[in-house]
Amino acid sequence: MSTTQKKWPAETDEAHPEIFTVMPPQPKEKKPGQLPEKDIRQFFELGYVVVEDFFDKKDLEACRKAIEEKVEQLAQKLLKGGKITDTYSEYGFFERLSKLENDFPGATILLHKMGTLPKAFSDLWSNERLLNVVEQLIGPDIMGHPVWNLRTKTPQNESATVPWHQDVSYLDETSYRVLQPTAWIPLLDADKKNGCLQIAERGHRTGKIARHTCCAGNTWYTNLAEEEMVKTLGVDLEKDLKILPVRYGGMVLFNNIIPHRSLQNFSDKIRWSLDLRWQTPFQPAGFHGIKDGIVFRSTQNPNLKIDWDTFNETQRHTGDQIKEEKDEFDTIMTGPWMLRWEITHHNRHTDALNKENPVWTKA
Ligand SMILES: O=C(O)CCC(=O)C(=O)O
Repeated sequence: MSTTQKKWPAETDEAHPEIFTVMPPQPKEKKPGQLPEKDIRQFFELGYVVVEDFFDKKDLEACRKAIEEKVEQLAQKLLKGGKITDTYSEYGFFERLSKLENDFPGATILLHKMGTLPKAFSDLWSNERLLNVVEQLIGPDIMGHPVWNLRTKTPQNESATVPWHQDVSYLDETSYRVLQPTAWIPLLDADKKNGCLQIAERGHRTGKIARHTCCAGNTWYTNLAEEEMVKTLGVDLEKDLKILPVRYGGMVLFNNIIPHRSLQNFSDKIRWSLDLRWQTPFQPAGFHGIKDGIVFRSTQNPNLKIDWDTFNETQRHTGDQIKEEKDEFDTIMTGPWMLRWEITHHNRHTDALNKENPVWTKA
């Protein structure tokens, strides 16, 4: 595509394959948690690696507990607001939110939108062994990327089934030349039945950002058509699409331009997961000026104290101060990516975008 044909703000002719495909020099002496070189090589060659049995279960249990507390808070809020009559407190981690979603459709979205980062999540995100692995991917200076997600994938729920995309489709063009590895961390055994990830292996090798559209179905998600994956990213749909089951305790690491999606949850349990990201602090995060990243490791300042207070002051979806809660039952999601790709499908989320004056347009 030539510059003159460029149509949507997110489209670019730029491509920097080396950023995503060239493995940096590996440490001579391994730090705790660090992966064998062959795994790191796979991350750069195929665009992802599945790492089994990585986490200490107590760290994941702490995340489960924090989520249970969030679900309890949400249930109480819905009850107080007259939105539900039963809080389903007798149901557990894998069922309760589905019950709330049945009675108040969009409960899962409210939880997904939740702005505050529970301590258990921040502990996991800045976990020493995990950062040692991230160092193998991006070097010793490490910043947490402002986009983190708790996926509330209740069974058969369209809003939690994320279609094909490159993660950069949600960011601005300054992120196109920055390696931003993601750890996708399931909070149960994730498999094809409950909607694990699927990835287009080697789909990052051209370094290109393909044309996405917005918004898939009744969601706020960008969408990358399979024909576009073939045409622009050279994906072979017969050979390259890999389903990535991963057991509780493991994770999938992938880069920010590899096409991936999550499958539908056909099980009867909620498929909970977290996705956390990192990058170098010396490049922009590309989050439309909404929120900055958080520095975890600095070679200049080895005794750096992680500044969670500043990070937690700002809402990640809107850039507002966390205190300023707007409509607490608003299940609409809008975001700057909707202004950057062609909107080929309208729904209540895109309709809301036209009505409001989004905070990020101020920048
Ligand atoms: O967990 C999911 O369902 C989708 C995750 C995803 O697409 C991502 O982390 O970029």
